[in-house]
Amino acid sequence: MSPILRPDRVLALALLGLAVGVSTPAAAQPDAAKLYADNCATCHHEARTGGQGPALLPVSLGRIRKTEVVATIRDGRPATQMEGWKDKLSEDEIQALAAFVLTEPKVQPSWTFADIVASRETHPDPVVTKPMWTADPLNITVVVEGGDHHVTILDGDSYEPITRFPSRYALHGGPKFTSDGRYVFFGSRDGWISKYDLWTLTVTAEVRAGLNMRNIALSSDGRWVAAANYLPSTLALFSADDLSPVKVLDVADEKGAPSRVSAVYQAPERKSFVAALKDVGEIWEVSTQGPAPSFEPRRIAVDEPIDDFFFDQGYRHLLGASRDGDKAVVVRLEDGKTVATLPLPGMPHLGSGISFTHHGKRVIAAPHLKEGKISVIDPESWTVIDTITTSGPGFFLRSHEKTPYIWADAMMGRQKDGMQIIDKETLKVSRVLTPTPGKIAAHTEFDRSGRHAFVSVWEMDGELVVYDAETFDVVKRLPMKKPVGKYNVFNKITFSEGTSH
Ligand code: DHE
Repeated sequence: MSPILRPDRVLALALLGLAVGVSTPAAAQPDAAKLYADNCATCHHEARTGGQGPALLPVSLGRIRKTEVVATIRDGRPATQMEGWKDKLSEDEIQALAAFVLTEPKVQPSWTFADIVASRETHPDPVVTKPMWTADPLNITVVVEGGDHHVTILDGDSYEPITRFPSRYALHGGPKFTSDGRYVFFGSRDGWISKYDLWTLTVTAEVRAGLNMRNIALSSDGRWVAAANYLPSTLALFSADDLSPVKVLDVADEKGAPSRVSAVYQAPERKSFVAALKDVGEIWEVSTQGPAPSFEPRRIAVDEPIDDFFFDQGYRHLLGASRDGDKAVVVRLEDGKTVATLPLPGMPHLGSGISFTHHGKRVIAAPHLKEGKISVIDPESWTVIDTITTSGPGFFLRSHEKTPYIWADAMMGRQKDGMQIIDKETLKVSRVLTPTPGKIAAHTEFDRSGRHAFVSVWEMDGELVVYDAETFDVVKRLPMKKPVGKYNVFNKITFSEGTSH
C-alpha cells in the first residue's frame, strides 16, 4: 500500500502533534547559497572572496556580530554601494544570508601570485614638490574611521579635516609611513594594501596581498612592504614604489607544517622584517639589505607559536606572547636564543605595547586583553617590575616623550567610557577622563608636540575628542564614524616614545 497520507489524516496528525508538543514539519528554509549567488555574488564574488564589495568570509569579516551583518544586509551601508535589501528579501532570507556569510566555506578559496598581480591598480599622482595644502606636514594626523570605512586626514594644529576618503573594508593595524612623512600604507583585514600620497591626497596604488591579512610593515629604507597573511598562509613582499609583488613565501616550518603569520614588523637596526608564526614554533627574519634582496627567511626556533610581539629599544630582542596568552618569551635576535621567559597572564597584547621612560630607564608596557592590568617590563633584566591595575581590560596604550602620563582605555571592561591617565613615575592611575559618559572611549594619539591628545569616542556616531594633555580640558570635538585609530606623522616616523609599532 502506498505510504502517501490522506490530507484529512495529515491535519489530524498535525493537531495531534501540537497537542503532544511534537514539532510540525518546519516551513521551507531559505536557500542561502542560491540567495547569495542571485543577489550578492556580482559584487562580492561567487567564492565570497570580494570584488567591488569586501570579502564575505568569516576570517576577513573579523570580530563582527551577526546582528551587524543582518543590519548591513537589511539597511545597506551609508556612503558605499551596498544598498539595503529589506524591500527585496524577507527577514528570514536576510537572516539566512547573514548566517551563510558567517559560515566557513567547505573549500577555502585560494589566492595565488597571479591573483595578486591581477588585483593591482595604480593611479596617476600629480607631480609636486611640496604638499598641496598649507598645514604642518609633520603634524598631520591620519584617522581611520571604522564605522563607515573612511580615512580622515586631519590638520594637527587647527584640528580641521583636510580631506576624507573611502578606505578598503576594515583597515587593521597601524598605517605605515615613509620616513619623509609623505606616503602612508594601509592594510585591510581582507587583504588590500593601499598606498596614499598625503601631499597630493591621492591613492597611488593598491594590491590585494591575500584574503585575510593581519598587518603590513614597511622596510626601514622605504623600499619594500611585507604583508602578514592568515589566508593563504603567506608572507607576501612588494615593491613600496608601486606595490608590484616581488615574492610570496609559503609559510611552513622545516617539516612542512603550514602556519598563519601572526604579525610582521620592520626591525630598522637590523634592516629586516621580523614575522611571528601563529601555528608553528618559528619566528622568521627576512633581510631587506642590498639592491635585490633574496627574501629567503632565516628561521628562529622557539618552543611555542608566537601570537604577538614587541622589540626592545635597539631591536636586539623580541618579546613575544605565547598563543595561550599566559607567558612571554624573550628571543635574542642576533643568535636566535630564547634568553628569558616571563609570566604574563591575562593575554598581553604586545602589538599595542609601548615603551617609555620610568625613573630614567626605558621600560615596556603592554595591556592585557582579558583583565584590567598593564604589565610593565624592564628590558634589561627581563622581569615584570610592576603590574598596573586598571578599571578593566583595555586594548591600547599611548604616551609621548613630552607628557608625564600614559593614556590607557578600558574598552572591554565595565567602565568602557573612561580613559585612564597613568603617571609614568608612580605607575598609578592618577585620574580617569570620561569623554562622553556611557560611550566607549578608546585609543589615544598625541600631536607632534605631545601637548594635545586625541581620544576616540568609539561609536558609529562617535567623536574625536581633542584634550589639552596638561590641563585635561576638552579643546574640540569632531564628529566621526567610529574612529578606530589615529596616527600622527611625526610620532610615527620618529618612533616617538609611547607609540606602538
Ligand atoms: Fe588589533 C593593531 C592584533 C583585534 C584594532 N592588532 C594590532 C596589531 C596586532 C593586532 C598584531 C599590531 C599591527 C600593526 O600595527 O602593524 N587585533 C589583533 C588581534 O590578534 C585581535 C585581538 C584579534 C583579531 O580579531 O584580530 C585584534 N584590533 C582588534 C580589534 O577588535 C580592534 C579593536 C578593532 C578592529 O578594527 O579590528 C583592533 N589593532 C587595532 C588597531 C591597531 C591594532 C586600531 C593599531 C593600534 C596602533 O595604535 O598602532
